[in-house]
Amino acid sequence: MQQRRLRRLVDRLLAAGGLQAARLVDSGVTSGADVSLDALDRLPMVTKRDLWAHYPHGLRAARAEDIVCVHGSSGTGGRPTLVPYTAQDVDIWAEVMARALGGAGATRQSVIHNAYGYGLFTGGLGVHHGGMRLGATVVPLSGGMTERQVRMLQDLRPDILACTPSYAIFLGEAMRSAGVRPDSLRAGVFGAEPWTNEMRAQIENLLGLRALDIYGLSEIIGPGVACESLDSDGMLNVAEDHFLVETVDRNGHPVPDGTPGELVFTTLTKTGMPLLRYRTGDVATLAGPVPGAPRTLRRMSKLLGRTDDMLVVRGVNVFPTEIEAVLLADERVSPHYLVVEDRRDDARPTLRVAVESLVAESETLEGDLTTALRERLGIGCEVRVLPQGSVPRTEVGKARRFARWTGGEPPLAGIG
Ligand code: DLL
Repeated sequence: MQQRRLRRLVDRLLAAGGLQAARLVDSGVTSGADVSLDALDRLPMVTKRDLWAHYPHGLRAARAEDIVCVHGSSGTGGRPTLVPYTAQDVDIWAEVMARALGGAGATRQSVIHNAYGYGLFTGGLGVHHGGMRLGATVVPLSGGMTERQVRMLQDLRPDILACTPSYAIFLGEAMRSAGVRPDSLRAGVFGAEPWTNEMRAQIENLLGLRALDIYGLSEIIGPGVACESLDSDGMLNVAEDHFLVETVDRNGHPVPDGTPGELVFTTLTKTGMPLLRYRTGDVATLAGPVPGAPRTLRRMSKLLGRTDDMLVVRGVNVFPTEIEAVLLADERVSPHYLVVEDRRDDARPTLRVAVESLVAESETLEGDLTTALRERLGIGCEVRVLPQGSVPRTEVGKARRFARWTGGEPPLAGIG
């Protein structure tokens, strides 16, 4: 099926003309019949830069009148990326999202508290389409107005929570201080930003639910590209009947299953802005389906990081998520932290880490965390334990847990 869909995709791209068609022709492909799954790595790739170069309509392959909506991301570190969808694309999105929610245990009886932002961002409407397709009841809270969210959690007793992992923490803390027990919640699908298993433990503890990871990106469709299910053992099932996945090294050469590589997706069925071999910049490992398991899809690990957020500090490579894992493994550390790459003096880059302590006595904490980071990651860091509430919380949008400091005021008071 993937092969058939890949060939049809190539035919669609060639017929649409433009950048991807030109690259296909340059690589000797003049028809879908020329390509096959086992020679995928001979096909050209596309990158975010290509999308920027074609702003605002992106690499649209459908007629303007067939586009029914546009989504995108504001794009940290670059221009916004806009993605046009046909009605068929929205239909695929609803299907993969319904599947993701179903895998988290949602049914027609479910009430889904959806606190992903509604708007250009794909989180809110993605969960909305999927929940409706499943026949569940979606409560479209969007982000922010936390007091009202706590009220809805209490009054409507949702069993499924959908939001960013950082907002899950924020909501959980708000419920706790309002004296509301989150006893209706059974599972949550959390994504759109990096988070670790250590963060998962904190969310599960705070909200009393199963915290599952959901992954996606606007360019490919939004959330629903891959999602953990109750039975997937920490791996994310890739919706690979619609999104063919590969991992590649820095030079774009395929890496084997189990080896970290950059995720590359091909949208097999999309028509608005289909992409052949899109380099995501996201790093993960891939694995085959578990033999004998009911699910037959390939799986990906939690994201390890992004190719562009890998820190190289005095020759040591680390992703910010590895730092999170070390910090949150210590029970005294609250889930609000900030990692700062201090590059004011390029010859002497320094990693600074701001945390908040959950316990009154925090004197030994700085030293303990410094030692743990050095032992586990091989890097020396300047750790600062700041008073509760010093690290900014994120009520709307994606949490910012990592910053570069190249000059001027520090990104966070007290960190320098
Ligand atoms: O964040 C889509 C989404 C919405 C996914 C809701 C999950 C839930 P963008 O705004 O285009 O789309 O940002 C995509 O966010 O390339 C990753 O770097 C990051 N990201 C998304 N999901 C995860 C995740 C949405 N589960 C970019 N873990 C991607 C870590 C994630 N990073």
